[in-house]
Amino acid sequence: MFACRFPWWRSSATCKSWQSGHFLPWDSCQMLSIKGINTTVRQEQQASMQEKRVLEDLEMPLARREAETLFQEQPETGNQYLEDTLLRSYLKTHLPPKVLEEVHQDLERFGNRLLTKIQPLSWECELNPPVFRQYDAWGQRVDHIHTCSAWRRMKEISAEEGLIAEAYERRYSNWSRLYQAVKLYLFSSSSGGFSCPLAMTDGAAKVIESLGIPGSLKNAFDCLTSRDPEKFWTSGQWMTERRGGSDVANGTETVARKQPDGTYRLYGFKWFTSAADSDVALTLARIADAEGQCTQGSRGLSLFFLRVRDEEGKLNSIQVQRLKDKLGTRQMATAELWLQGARAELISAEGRGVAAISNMLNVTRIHNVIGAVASMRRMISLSRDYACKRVAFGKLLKDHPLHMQTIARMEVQVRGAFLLLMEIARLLGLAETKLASEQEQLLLRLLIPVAKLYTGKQASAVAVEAMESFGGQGYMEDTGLPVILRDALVLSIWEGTTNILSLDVLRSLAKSQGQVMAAFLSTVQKKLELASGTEELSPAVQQTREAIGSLRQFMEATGSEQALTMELAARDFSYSLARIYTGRAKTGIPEPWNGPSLCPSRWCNQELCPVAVESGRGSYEGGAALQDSALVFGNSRL
Ligand code: UCC
Repeated sequence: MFACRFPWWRSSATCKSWQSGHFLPWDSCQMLSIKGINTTVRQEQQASMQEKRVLEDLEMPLARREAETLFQEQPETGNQYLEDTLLRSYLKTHLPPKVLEEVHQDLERFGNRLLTKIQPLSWECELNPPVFRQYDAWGQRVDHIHTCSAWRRMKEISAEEGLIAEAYERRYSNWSRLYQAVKLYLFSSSSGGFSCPLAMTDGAAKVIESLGIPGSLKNAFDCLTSRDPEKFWTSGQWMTERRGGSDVANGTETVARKQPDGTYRLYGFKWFTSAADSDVALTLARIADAEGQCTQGSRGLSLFFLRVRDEEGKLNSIQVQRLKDKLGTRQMATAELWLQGARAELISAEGRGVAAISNMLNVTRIHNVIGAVASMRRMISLSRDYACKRVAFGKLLKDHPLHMQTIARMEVQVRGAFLLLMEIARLLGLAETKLASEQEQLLLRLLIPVAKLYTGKQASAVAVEAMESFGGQGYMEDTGLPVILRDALVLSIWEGTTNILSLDVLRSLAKSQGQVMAAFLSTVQKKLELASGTEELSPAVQQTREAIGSLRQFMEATGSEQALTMELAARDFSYSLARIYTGRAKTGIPEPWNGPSLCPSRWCNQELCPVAVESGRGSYEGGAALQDSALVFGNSRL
């Protein structure tokens, strides 16, 4: 007789079958003793039925039989537009009523389409990553990147939904950008990675539009912004070469040779080309002079447009070396490409490549913010749903205060990031319709890198934290949760790492001679004045004001110091801007959700101005950099 340790076995007595070693119910053992003894017909029938049961029991032992019905209901999301109270509240507060009415209907419909049709495709993209075939069976070089049907369907859906078109048609004037950003935000976590080619497509369209849509690029612009799936093109952004992705000025080796017809042929090696199945690409190269010499550095770089394939689908003198083996974004083909005389069109002034492509960078960086906020929102939505289904220690997770505190802290992060995103989309919309004041344009220039660097980091942190809220299930591949984490981790790497973006914040300060900061401070001050009339918000308003004071002091103190100080402070400085601006946004939050003060005061519980704190500790003083190096390398042999 077997004495059982596990609670669910205690309820029915068990014994160990001598035949199989499986644990059987006690009545099965009695039946075994019946076998071979004289019995009535009825007893025989009973015995035979019991024997059948034993055989079944042998196939499915008790432990499994009893546990079979024990399963955990999986976390789910509903219509992500309808469930997002902050998003709806924001739109209600900001959009003109007529625009809101139309947009609301479309977003509700889109939310349903995402839930029922697009989300399953997204999972298919994850399960069927692109496959690269270099040669055909007969030894011919084909360089074929095979993508799954779900990925190709995503492209059609993107066109049908006007995910790029919306921003360029400007049906709703300055609100079109914001509306597009909202659709992309809803799409992002269900896009199976298709957000990436969309980001670059939007960036390419933006560059072409900013050039005044020259005749030679008219067709390309129409295709990039088309709603017709048959016509819609996506674009790549080939900036990264073997020598580096951050230091583009020194890392770009690709050479452009002018042809008699005025076009160019590009020769070089692009080391990291995302969405390599795209139709077109923007890329940088150095124009060779008659002697074959090129200007080095940033001033030697020019911007080119090229078709990846010709009308017959043949590659444009490009060879695919291999696909990248990435931690995440595996749904998307990222490739190493040899340009072996790819025909291209020069689209910037000679030597102005970086300045010209920065229009694209700024758009893709905004898409990065969209991806970060969307990924945080998805993780929290799933955590919240799971908290209403999962029982532990005798009650639902939602009834455990500590669990809810953890989710609430993440919620505060995502709300702040969302408001920052909306602010940038709103400002971009104003700039694109020539309605932005000079101050708003300056603010936009500053907030793009600030938001990109800050939300990229938030997304990784929130994804890791949210995973824990599912316990071990969060770590299981087939729940889909690890995909969200893996994909979030790239958000602080591509499109400029956190440090590169921090330096871009300094670049915007230097280029505008400090005007971006003046715009920042006056905008924050104005909002705080408005919020100071609300009693419940006064602690948050006060803390934000103090943080601004500290920031001002830091800037005054470092104003006359060397560039090294600012460089060392760049990351903390950028974080301070992100937190202060978000604090401002939270004090202007639309109602109703959770009362006016809860979210802002939780936000202000963190250090709003880390740059002042670190400065006080002498972290940026002369010698600090040397100390850091000593700290890092002190014990190692170099
Ligand atoms: O391609 C990639 C992956 C694609 C996937 C995209 C998907 C994302 C969305 C996902 C959604 C889920 S990754 C590769 C991305 N690469 C980068 O981001 C490059 C990172 N490095 C930088 O950003 C560097 O700071 C550089 C390349 C910009 C530095 O170049 P330079 O030449 O050394 O910089 P300079 O000399 O300071 O700037 C040259 C000119 C200046 O203008 P002028 O000459 O008029 O003074 C700058 O003001 O460019 C201007 N400029 C800018 N203008 C530079 N950056 C900007 C900017 N951000 N905005 C406006």
